[in-house]
Order: sequence, then structure tokens, then C-alpha cells
Amino acid sequence: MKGLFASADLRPAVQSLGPDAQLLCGFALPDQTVLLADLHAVTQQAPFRAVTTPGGQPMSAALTACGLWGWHADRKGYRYVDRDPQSGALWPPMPASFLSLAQSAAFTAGFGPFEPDACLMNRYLPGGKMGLHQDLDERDLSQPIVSVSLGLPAVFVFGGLERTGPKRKVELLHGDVVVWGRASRLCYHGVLPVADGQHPLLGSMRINLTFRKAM
Ligand code: MD6
Ligand code: FE
Repeated sequence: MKGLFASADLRPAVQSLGPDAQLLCGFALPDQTVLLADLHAVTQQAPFRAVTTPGGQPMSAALTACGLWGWHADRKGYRYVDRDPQSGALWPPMPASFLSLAQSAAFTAGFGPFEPDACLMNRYLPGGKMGLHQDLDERDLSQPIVSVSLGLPAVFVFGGLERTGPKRKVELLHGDVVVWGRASRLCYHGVLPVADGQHPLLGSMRINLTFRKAM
């Protein structure tokens, strides 16, 4: 999709996606070097892995996590687990760079103190997508979701509290951060198939970090 704006530099710094939902354009860019180094270290300890949904379908995005809780999907369902099912070890600690980025993004988007205890990481290869869903496995829905996009661009679809109904489509570029909470906390959202391409730092992939207060 050709974006609405001719160049990333011409986008407004903040775009509203609805009540209590904001796109902070390029918010993570000043920290990208340390974020990518920490991402590399965390995914050495807990590598991206393919997961299968409870319905038995492979998810097109590969998954891993850091922080106290990681989100896992298998035949038994979706749930937060405190250990990496692949290694049996605790999930790697959330790097300080991740935590401070998530907290400053939540603050900038108008939320109070954000104390994420889970960072889910998804790796999309070209063609990878995420169907329309709500994030509702967290026990604490009073805290927002902070989502950081790295690598290849993707089109994010953001709807309302019902699966049907109007949706916004917005392109997420490397370094963009989306924050949604309160009135929008349970909004349906998804990611259209990632187009083929090469990102100068990440190559042929998109990585999304989502921060939540899970428990
Ligand atoms: C995105 N990700 O990749 C949006 N939700 O931009 C999600 O909505 C998401 O990556 C639940 C679990 C993992 C995710
Ligand atoms: Fe989600």
C-alpha cells in the first residue's frame, strides 16, 4: 500500500487512531541502536519459534517473549506462562531500554504509570500477518498496550470494540509506537500481510514488540 504521506518525514508526530489510541511516529528511533542490540541478546536466549493456535493452525508470525510473563499458544489454548516452554527457563528479563521506551511512550500518549511485566515479540517475514483480534488475555485491562514496530513496514488495522464495523488502516514504519488503552483497550486490531522488502538494519523482516501488564 502506498501510504497517505509521501515520506516518513512528512507525517505528523502523533496521530489519533481513536479515543485513547495514538500512533507516535518514529518514537523509538532515537533508541534504535540499543533496542536492536538488546533485542538480539534477548532472542539469543529465547529464540523466535513457530507456534500453533488452539485451532491447530500455524501462526504466520514467529513468537518469543521477555519479562516476567510470556504469551504462549498451543493446542491447550492461549495463556501467559512464566517459563519458556521450549527451554524450561524463565523468560529473559525485560531489558532496561525496552522498559523505559514503553513507559515513556505510555506517558507521552497520556497514560499514567505503566508497569509492563510482559513483552511479546513477533517476527513477521514477508507474507506474515496477524488476523483481527482483541488482546484480552491480560488480567489487568486498566493498563494500556504499547506496540513498537521495527524493520519492514506493515499496515495496521485498528477497529472498534466489535469485530465488524469501521476500521482505520495506518502504515507502521520502523520506530513507530502505537499505544492503546482505556476506551480502546479491547479494540479489534490486526496486521495485513507484510510486503516483501529489505530494511537496512533488519533485512527482510518486521519485528513487533508489545508491552503489557499481564498479571
Ligand atoms: C503488530 N501485534 O504486530 C500488532 N497481539 O503490529 C499484535 O496485535 C499482537 O504482536 C497479540 C500478540 C502479539 C502481537
Ligand atoms: Fe494484538
